[in-house]
Amino acid sequence: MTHSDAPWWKTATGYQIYPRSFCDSNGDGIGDIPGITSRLDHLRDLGIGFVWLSPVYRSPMRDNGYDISDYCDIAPEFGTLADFDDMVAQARARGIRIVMDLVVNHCSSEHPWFQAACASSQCDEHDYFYWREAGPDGGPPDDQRSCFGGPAWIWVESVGKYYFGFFGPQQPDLNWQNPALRQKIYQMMNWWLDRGIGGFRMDVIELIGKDVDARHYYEGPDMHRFIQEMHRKALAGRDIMTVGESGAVTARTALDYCGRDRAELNMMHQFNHIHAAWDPEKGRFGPSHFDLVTHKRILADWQDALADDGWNALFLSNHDLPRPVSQYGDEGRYRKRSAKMLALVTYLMKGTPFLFQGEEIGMTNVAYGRIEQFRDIETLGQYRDQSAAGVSDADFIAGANTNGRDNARTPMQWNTTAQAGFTCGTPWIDVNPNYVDINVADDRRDFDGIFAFYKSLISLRKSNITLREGAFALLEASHPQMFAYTRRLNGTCLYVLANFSAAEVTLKRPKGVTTAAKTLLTNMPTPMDVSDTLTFAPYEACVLCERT
Ligand code: TEU
Ligand code: CA
Repeated sequence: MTHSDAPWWKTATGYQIYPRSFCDSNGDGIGDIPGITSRLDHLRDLGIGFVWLSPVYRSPMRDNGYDISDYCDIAPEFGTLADFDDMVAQARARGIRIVMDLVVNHCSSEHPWFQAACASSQCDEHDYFYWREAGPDGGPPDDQRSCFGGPAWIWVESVGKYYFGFFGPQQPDLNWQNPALRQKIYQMMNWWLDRGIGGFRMDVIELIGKDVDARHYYEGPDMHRFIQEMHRKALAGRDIMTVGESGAVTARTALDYCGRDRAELNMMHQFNHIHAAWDPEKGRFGPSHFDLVTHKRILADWQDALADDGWNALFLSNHDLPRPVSQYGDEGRYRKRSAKMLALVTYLMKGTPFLFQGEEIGMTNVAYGRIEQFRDIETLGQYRDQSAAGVSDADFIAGANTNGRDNARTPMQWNTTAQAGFTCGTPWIDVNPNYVDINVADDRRDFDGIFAFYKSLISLRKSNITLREGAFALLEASHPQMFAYTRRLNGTCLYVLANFSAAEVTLKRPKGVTTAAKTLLTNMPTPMDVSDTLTFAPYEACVLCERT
């Protein structure tokens, strides 16, 4: 296979934009579509091939757009359909496709479908949602809790029944068993695709096809049937890319979604390695159990599972996760070097990288001091539940600052002017005060900056077929500090070697590496010195190239 035979999304690098926090064009404190359009040159310079745009549909914004009240319109605070079309065209002119977020496991409780469904049990829309009678004790049908706090079954007096909101009352789950609803969703998808978008990222796609009575939610009995139907009705025959989000998918089930004969999706955003570091009891708000050996094993399992079929989506963070340098690297002395190391070792595996806004300049977590500074519905819901269970404010805030979703949602840091150049008004969420040191303008001026490194890495991926197609093999699987692997194709072998720790590491020269090995990429000022051993400074990472 030559470079040009591969679908565009295998060589392209993606970039996720969280619109509310990216760039505010009109001073209302909320990022918007004209703001994004005004920053497209930044993405072009970086070498981005597509943007995953978090939801911009009309929404009451309880979950910042993951609660949609009109699937065929743009939220007024983000702009208009005309602004959207202009952004798509201007992005296209820079070789960038816009991939939309498809949120169809649930809608907003303010969606007209739900309003009609609550007004009467007789209308067609009533069956677009899951309704159940009260249990024998007059309470909810079961004791399922919602992700954002409170019970998942919510009583509606006007129809005398409970509806199901897996995330919370403001996000009623759509009943995919209803065929008319499914057709409406496919129609809506075609409407956007015909407007020229580059594909979809599919929010919690694992939850469609659930059996609420059996309490089988994730990867439910009808999920694959519905994804296949969606493929036939909306995706087939189009030059687009699709990536499903699933917390439940594992390397063992991955090909059921993205195998070539499945006619479902191109790739999955999986979270096995992320959840492995969460506390088994307290989840993301508890202490971290990160372990490099486990992390590598999980990612290598995914590489192996999709070696010849399917495709990996590679990412370090998204709008639900903390900032990579804070989570895996060093926020202080080695911030720049560790940010580059993380990019190098993550994005040179086989797959398509998805950067998250701010990652290209090494933005960090924020340290809020007061609960009033948090905005995230999950954080605030968990705060209510955990305070009720006796957790102190200080403990809760420490957990939220470490792993809460608002870390990713602080405004993009563009420059050193007030509010980091994000807005000329008051931002909807406080800017991280470290913008005076960490911002796009300064980093881009630095020839040795994080931006410059990402740019080289992205361009290397584009031109190097071994990085796209080469076979992956993990090295040093049980080494507690090194993350190392090879990528091999025809006569070329690339050694990707990264010190994932703040302590120096000396390795025996890996088998196959000669003292003449060329350094293709490094996060240090000089090439790796290859003798019988290789010594890695804290967070040092490099790619060595051997031809056989
Ligand atoms: O998230 C799916 C999901 O289950 C988790 O990531 C969850 O939101 C949380 O982080 C668990 O602790 C998707 C979206 O990415 C997220 O922003 C939405 O809030 C959620 O679905 C509902 O649409
Ligand atoms: Ca705005």
